[in-house]
Amino acid sequence: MKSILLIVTLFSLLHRSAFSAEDRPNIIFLFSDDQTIRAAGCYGNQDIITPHLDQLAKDGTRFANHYNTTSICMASRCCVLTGLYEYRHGCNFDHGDLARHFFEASYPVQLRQAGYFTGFAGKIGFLLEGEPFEAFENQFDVWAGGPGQTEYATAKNQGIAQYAQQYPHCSRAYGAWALDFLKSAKKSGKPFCMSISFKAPHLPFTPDPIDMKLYEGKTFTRPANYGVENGKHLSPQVHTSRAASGYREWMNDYDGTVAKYYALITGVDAALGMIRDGLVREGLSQNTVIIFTSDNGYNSGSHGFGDKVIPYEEGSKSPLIIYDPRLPKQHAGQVSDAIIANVDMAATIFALSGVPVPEGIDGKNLTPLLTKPEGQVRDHLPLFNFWGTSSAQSMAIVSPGWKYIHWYYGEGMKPTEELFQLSTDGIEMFNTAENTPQADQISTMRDFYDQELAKIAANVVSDHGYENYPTLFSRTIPWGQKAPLLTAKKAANPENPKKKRKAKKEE
Ligand SMILES: [Ca+2]
Repeated sequence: MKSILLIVTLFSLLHRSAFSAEDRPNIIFLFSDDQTIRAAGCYGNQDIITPHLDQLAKDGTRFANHYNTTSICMASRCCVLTGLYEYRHGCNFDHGDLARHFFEASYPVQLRQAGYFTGFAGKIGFLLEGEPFEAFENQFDVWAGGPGQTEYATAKNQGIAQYAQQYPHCSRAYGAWALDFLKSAKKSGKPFCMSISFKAPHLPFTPDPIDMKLYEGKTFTRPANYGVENGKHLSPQVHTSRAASGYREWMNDYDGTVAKYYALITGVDAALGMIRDGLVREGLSQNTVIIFTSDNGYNSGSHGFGDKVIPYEEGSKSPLIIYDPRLPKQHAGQVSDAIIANVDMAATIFALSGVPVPEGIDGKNLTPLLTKPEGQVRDHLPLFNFWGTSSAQSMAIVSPGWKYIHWYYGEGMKPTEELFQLSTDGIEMFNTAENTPQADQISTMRDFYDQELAKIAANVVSDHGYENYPTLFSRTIPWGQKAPLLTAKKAANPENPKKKRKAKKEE
């Protein structure tokens, strides 16, 4: 009997040491919507007002090469949650919703199972296959998510409507929700994982008047590659994209548009400030890791483009700051140039929480970079666009200092290769694909590209409309063999019930 008691006691001690709240950090994941990397003071922007993001970067590690492997809301959100590339989770506009088993393996669900107190507020941005939006509600301890794009008016979002009187604009209302969440989390006695997906700065640009006052009537520095003149050297394919044809406000009224866009980000920044103050008040600041990023970049007039989606730097890169207060102060204010991505968020959160990183996911654990920012977690990264007009879809490869893009489409135009030396041409003004001195580099990038293409063929999720991409994106299969696949796809789509449910128009 004594020995049984001893075993039980030992087991209970071991169990406590493995799972006790004090051993595991709390995790806050803050996610803005459509924030390009340039749109934060700590990323060198002198015009935007983001004191709390700047402080977070001073306290933690700022990442200078954070890419969204699919740079559009719905797909990117699933990349973040699952750690998988889009062609593996299958969730994007025109492709389908997320299968439940992928969601079950996602970090919020897994952390909750491992004893974390979890909460979510804001735009989740996708649905589970065959399930109503309400299916998310019981997946979290505290749920304040909203359907579709959610609303800027606090009162119109069920989950945060109670804060509408004090904070009529949703960004600060999410801050207020977070403060209440921190209290509930503390009461639970468990470590917590709180995710907030802000609506800002997504269209329709509707900032909080408090923030708009800071920017009204100002003029702003244009990106160095601003305007259509600076896009003429780019592929004919990209000029067929939505980014080239719409969103003309970035060209027609740059200052007026930027004022609203920056004001929206300043509102998110204010919510971050509220949350950090709340952590101090609740005595949680020393054991709470804060991750701040966005689901895609924004072209904001660079090369004459609006919108996101396309693989150039402004559209695909977002800020990423990670602050782990448990690390020695010598690591504060570091900058990492590592090539990293939205798919790395899940692996990083798993690693922080002590939950094993699922085998075979595409994302990497970024925590080693928090103490060794000069490191790399991969030698190359693929960027995809499987959405929108076929002629503007593409796959790209980023490696340290370089980007290679292959535009496969060949109807009335030639398939195009682009090679940018990012280390000297960070604004992608010189396509060096045909320059002799770069022959070795383009050969390396083509090898990476072919490796990633082979991975699509081997791992593609079935029944979500990705089956043709190993052929379409091939560098060697002639256009004549690709064109019939697009015609067949067009003919098949009207009868595709999956597509009907998913074909929501992105704003
Ligand atoms: Ca977005």
